[in-house]
Amino acid sequence: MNKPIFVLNGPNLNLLGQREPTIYGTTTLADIRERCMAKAESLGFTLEFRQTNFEGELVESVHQARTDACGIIINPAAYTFTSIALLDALKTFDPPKIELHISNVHARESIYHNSLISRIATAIMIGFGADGYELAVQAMAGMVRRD
Ligand code: CA2
Repeated sequence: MNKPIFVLNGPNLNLLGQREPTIYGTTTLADIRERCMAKAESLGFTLEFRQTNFEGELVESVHQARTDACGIIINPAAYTFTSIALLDALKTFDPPKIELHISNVHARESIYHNSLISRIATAIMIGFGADGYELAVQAMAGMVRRD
């Protein structure tokens, strides 16, 4: 039995579906969580889904993943572009890690172009909207099986 896939979400993503629908869509994070759980189950995996507005809590989840997860899917939100602490934590996690963004960050303002996390991500899922989460779970299952 595989360890769970950790799906980690950073600041403000708790507001999904409530603000800025033209950029982030109308799906809520609770909906995304349900879809991820169902997709993981259909693939024979379990999944731990978390959101926090605090950088240190994201770092702590990555540390926990070192012993408790088979892979990490992470939407670090604004910490993508600022957090060397998160980058350093993710560097210590050897199994597959997918960086995910709902929007196509490269089509947006330049402050969203320079991801620190992409340097160490195994793969990147960008611009598929909320569907990107299920696609990432599917991709993660494949990577873990091949590992
Ligand atoms: O597209 C993504 O998934 C992002 O990671 C979202 C981040 C943004 O800083 C990244 O550049 C791209 C922002 C998340 C803010 O979430 C909101 C959700 C609803 C309403 C307002 C903000």
